[in-house]
Amino acid sequence: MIEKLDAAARGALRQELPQWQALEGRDAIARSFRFADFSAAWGFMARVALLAEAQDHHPEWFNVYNRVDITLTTHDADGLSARDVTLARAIDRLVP
Ligand code: H2B
Repeated sequence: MIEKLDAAARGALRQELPQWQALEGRDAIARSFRFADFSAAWGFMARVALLAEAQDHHPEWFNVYNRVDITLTTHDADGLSARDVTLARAIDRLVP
């Protein structure tokens, strides 16, 4: 079983990844991205998919046209783990 983030790690997460919001009623973080158009959004999703496969850690996401909403949580931990932080950091590096 993968360990959930402890209180200190959750505090650090809010500092380091302020654009990722804690979800109400769920141990998960979410960020919404907007792009110029569908092509740019899909290109971003393709890059995230490659990261996710490399990390064997996969996002929950929703896309419509230029919008991509990503939720990160660790199903194997039933909550947030260091894997979500690692993937969130890598996703943030893809966007200017
Ligand atoms: N992604 C996420 N978000 N949480 C997981 O617990 C998870 C995953 N587990 N991707 C991985 C795949 C697991 O199912 C495989 C077998 O390693």
